[in-house]
Amino acid sequence: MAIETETLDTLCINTIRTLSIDAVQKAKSGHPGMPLGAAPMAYVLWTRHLRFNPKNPDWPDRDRFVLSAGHGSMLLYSLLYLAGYDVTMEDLRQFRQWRSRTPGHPERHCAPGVEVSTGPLGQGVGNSVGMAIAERWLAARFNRPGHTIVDHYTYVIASDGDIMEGVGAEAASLAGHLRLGRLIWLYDANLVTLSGTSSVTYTEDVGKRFEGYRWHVQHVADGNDLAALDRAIAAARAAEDRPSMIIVRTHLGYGSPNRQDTFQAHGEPLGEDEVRLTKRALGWPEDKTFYVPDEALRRFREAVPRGADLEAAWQKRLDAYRAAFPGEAGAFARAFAGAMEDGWEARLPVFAPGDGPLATREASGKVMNAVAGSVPELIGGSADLDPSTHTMLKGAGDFESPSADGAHAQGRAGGPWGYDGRNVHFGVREHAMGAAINGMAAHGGVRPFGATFLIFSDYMRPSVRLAALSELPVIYVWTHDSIGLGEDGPTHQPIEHLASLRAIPNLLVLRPADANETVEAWRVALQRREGPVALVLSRQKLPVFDRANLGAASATARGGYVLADAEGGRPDAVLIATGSEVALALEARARLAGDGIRCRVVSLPCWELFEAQPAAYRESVLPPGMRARVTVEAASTFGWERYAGDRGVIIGLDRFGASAPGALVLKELGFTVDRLVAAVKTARERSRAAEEGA
Ligand SMILES: Cc1ncc(C[n+]2csc(CCOP(=O)(O)OP(=O)(O)O)c2C)c(N)n1
Ligand SMILES: [Mg+2]
Repeated sequence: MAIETETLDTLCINTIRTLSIDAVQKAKSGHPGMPLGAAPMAYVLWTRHLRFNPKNPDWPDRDRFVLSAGHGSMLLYSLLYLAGYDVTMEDLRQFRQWRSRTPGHPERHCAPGVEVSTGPLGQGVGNSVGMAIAERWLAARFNRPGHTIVDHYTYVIASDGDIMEGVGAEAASLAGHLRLGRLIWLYDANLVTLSGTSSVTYTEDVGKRFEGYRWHVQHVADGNDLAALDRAIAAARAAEDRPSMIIVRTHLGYGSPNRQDTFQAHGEPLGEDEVRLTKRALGWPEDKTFYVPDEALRRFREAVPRGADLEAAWQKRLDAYRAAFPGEAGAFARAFAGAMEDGWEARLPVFAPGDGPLATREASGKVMNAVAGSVPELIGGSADLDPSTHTMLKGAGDFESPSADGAHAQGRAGGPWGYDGRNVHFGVREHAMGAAINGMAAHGGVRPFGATFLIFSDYMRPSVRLAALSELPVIYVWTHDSIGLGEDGPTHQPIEHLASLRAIPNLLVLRPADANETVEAWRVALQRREGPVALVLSRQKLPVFDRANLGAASATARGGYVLADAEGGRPDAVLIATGSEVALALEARARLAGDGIRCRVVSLPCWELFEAQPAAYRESVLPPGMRARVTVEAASTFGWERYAGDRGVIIGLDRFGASAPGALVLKELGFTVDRLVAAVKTARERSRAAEEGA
């Protein structure tokens, strides 16, 4: 039989290939072509370079591996099983089935060893840049002469689609600028995509493009040439001053006599007959499915003792480090555990009415700078908007290559210039920023944030969604949150953004009403581990509420609370508002009191947190019987029915904004006390009429 003439390497590679096509065939769904073509590079990487411990997938100093071409998930699952992770043959047989650990595309934590969720092309390569940033930063923060405890690489397998996507280009540009030498992309250049050959869409010189990004670029002409792959990866590792791109010419569906190099091999099972023909061509027993030759498994499972040794050697280094630097070792362990330093909350500021008026973006900047010292793992930055988003951590350094010249740079944060800087200047690259901070969070040891205008959350949306899906604790600081930003006009004024962000499961969207709610919003954000938090902040100044006579801002954590109750009896109406419109609601309440109408004002900074409260609490804030309701938010009305009810009035904006001074735009588009007062009267009449009719 042909097997006997194969080398062990080929046997192993064909084990990956046939496991992958068998699983796709069994599921009658999936992507066989990619694993067939990319198996050799994956094999060389996983058996000769990648440092990991299959028995401890959380080992902090492991190399990170990202399968950016997530549709090739069976490649990853095959590797995880073969290398000895807690992934079983049964898991492979359950590929793409209900509740299996081997879903269609890799989902972070679906199985040990899956670092990030991939599938939306370009996101994985973007994540990898964040992982490489986190590695360099942690190395700079924790390593000491003679004591290296952070020392690993980030490897990626990327497909044509990953390299075509814009987010990949932004991420590559950023990585090149930052000279992230421990980042290595293996590009599975089969020049076929989902619907055709690349000749119909994509004919640029990718190598030249990446050279332009200042990457180290290599070509491997034959994706089955193991020696060449090995040499290229070794050379990439040696190139410490630049990220590395290895362009590997492969063949989609390699070995399939009738499907190789066709786009049909991308995303359709080969079919029973073609699976047999492919096995025959690969010299594989045709009748066996999910067949793993013993000698192949033995070779792969060498990863288990190797991984144990690698981690043990690291553990020794960590022990020596702990003996020499107990404080740092404690901080390292704490950062990877995702725990906060004791007493960090004591640094949170409290604002007084006399501090105002203050835009919530300014308050946010003050909070960030106040806690930066006691939340040392908080790192991040904006997409070229620091002066506007107020997200610079002053004096905390600029995350830049230490060999880059910072002498004449403008826009520095002050403090160190190098990989120990905490301010990551993402440049005008929102897409890459979103993907990179996901990678930073997935890497562990850091608490990343990313900032831009709320309008440009659209440019981050795919990664926001993935952060929520993957339960990554990233923090978004999105400022200029409404038409109140004024003169920049409708291209910059968010309308539908709040509604659309609230529609993303597991994303907390907080729109604080004043400086103290902003403090509390940050407290929520820093404490949350289960997913992302968006802080939505005003450009314009807002009063700091006098809490002596109002509900405490600490109730922000409950999502909504009674800020001001009706005086002298049961409320005649409820005004529900978020962010900058809360102050307007308070004014309307005062005016209505003069007309003998008693109003409650509910501040509702976070729908998701409010909905998570016990019914008794929610009903205490918004009693079901209290049906004369007015909601107000300078944004799309979409979704507000749930709080307004069928007798309420919704004040919002279902048109685009306008370019003019912010206060005028707000007034012209109906955010006035007069309108609120009138709306309360309307809601009361409706409510009364309905009661009489009942
Ligand atoms: C952002 C995004 N757009 C579209 C798709 C749908 N899609 C999945 S794979 C693919 C392209 C496949 O070509 P390539 O990246 O070269 O992968 P290969 O077929 O070579 O494995 C497309 C368009 C996707 N997953 N993500
Ligand atoms: Mg391709």
